[in-house]
Amino acid sequence: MNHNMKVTSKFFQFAPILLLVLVSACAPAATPTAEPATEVAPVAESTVLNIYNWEDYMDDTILAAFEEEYGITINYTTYTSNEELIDVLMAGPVDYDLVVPSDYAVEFLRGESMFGSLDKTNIPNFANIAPTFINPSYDPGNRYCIPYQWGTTGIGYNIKATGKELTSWADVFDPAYAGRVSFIEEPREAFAAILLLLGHSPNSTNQIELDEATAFLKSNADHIATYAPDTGQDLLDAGEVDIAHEYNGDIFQIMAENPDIRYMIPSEGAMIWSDNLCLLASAPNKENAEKFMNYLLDAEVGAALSNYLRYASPNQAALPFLNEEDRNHPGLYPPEEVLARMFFFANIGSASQLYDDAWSEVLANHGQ
Ligand code: SPD
Repeated sequence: MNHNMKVTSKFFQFAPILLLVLVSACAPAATPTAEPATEVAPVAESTVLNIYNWEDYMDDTILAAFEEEYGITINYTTYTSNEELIDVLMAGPVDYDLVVPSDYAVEFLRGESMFGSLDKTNIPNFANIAPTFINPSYDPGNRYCIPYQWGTTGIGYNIKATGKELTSWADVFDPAYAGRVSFIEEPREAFAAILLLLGHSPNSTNQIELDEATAFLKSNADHIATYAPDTGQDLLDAGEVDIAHEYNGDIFQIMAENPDIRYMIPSEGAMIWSDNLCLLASAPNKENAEKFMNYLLDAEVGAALSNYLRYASPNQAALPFLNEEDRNHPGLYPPEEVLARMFFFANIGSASQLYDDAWSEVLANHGQ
């Protein structure tokens, strides 16, 4: 699957794909030595695992169950965007073992040699992954990462406040909702939405189109109450905004308690993504990281994670254990006609500087 392309129906064809992992071990032959053998102190087995993940993206009971089963203590910290993760890793050094970048961010970090190779013999549950997520373009051979969750970025809204169903990005910018809208504080996400609204590619690297999107956001500064760092769902739930540009699972999490909340994928198009659990090259606790990966890929643990997070699972063996309602919900597992208008983020390389510059302009204009 080319994750930089528009989504086609193939995304959900879990047709079997054979993954061939060739591991060549070329250990040099032992050289005889006249030196007396010295006693080597046994290396103490690590009992720690350091995970750096998105906010609201883990079930604490799963962490606790893993800690108890393996006698490993998990240090868990969070971030709010791919850009934040990338900045932290590039600034280095870090002592994290596992991080959770989205597809295009995996490709970027792979290019920066940030990841360490997985030993698949330590991850037998790798066989549970749905074929669609095997050998992705951003991580050929799943060398460094396993899929974590996947989802879409759309609009959560409170129907009591909007007074009607919303179906498009244009609806979001109806003057009636001025000052009642939050946008995700992530440049690629925010610009993708506006580029789609303006009829451009959400992965555009065309300066004129980006200028147009920047001008749109600046001229709608009063319409957007705030750019929220992965917290739009909280603002929506608290009634601080009526419309939130957000990740689907985060909106579904608040829907459970608030019957007035809806989620929609705009008619002009929207973004789809897969997040991945990746091993860092500098991971101090590689074996524990692989144990955790294997644990999450268990059918029932994988289902428990998605049932809790309300995101879609890339674990084929987990499907029978997923909540029936979620498995059949078009907002979580969109039908083909909706997938047809969804796009993956492309790794745009050095053109990301165009987005960074435009983003600084938008935030400064917004006083953020
Ligand atoms: N609160 C967890 C949100 C995870 C979203 N990850 C995907 C981001 C794609 N830009």
